[in-house]
Amino acid sequence: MSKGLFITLEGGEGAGKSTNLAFVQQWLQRAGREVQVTREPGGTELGERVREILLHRRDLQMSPESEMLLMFAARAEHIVKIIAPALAADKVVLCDRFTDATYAYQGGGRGIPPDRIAVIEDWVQGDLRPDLTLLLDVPVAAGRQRAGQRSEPDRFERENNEFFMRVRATYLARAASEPGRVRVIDASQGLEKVQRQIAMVLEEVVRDR
Ligand code: Z5A
Repeated sequence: MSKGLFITLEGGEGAGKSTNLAFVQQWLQRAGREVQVTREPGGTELGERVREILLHRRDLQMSPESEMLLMFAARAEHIVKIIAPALAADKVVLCDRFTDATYAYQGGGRGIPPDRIAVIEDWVQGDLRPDLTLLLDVPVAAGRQRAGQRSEPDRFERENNEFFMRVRATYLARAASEPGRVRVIDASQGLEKVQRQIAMVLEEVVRDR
């Protein structure tokens, strides 16, 4: 399926994914690549509706299992409609969050065992996995302080520090177990230094692919 390149951006709250997405997109375009930017949950009409439920329907009670399956329902649609066609057309798919976030939030955060997530991952994705994941890592307190400027916290932003510490630990454990794919960027530094680290990884991994 994947003639193209699949790059994901991950990180905890306020790590700077949105801020750095445009930088990565511009770098890729300057390198002559056609880029499909997208996000999860979301990316399709169905996915954006599911995102609305997952993030903003704070009145709805939801079990961790339902939350995880909704993430994968949105993902299944996203793969069929957006990701797979773009990769088949030799584009770079640049996705703001993907399945590492499910392991981090529904696994680490909510306590769903990773082997249970892996079963659904295999079923929904087949052998589709990101070629490169940029994990923007920032200590929880610093990230939350950055993100805290926003007015109305979503369903996840209302969780406590312990939840976000488990999320961060899960992300870092995944990076340690897949160091070739998941590249940790020290996102606690100033933006210029963060983007220098990102550019170095892109130069190493993407330039000749
Ligand atoms: N979720 C899940 O649970 N399971 C899944 O499978 C998936 C997702 C796919 C939505 O994600 C939620 O979905 C997410 C996990 C869950 N919930 N949480 N938390 P999202 O990515 O749409 O939302 P987000 O994580 O809340 O993104 P964010 O808080 O917007 O983070 P960000 O994009 O990484 O941060 P930012 O907006 O780029 O930056 C935040 C502020 O910091 C901003 O003012 C910047 O100017 C500033 N900033 C950024 N970088 C720097 C540096 N280097 N120095 C100083 N200031 C900086």
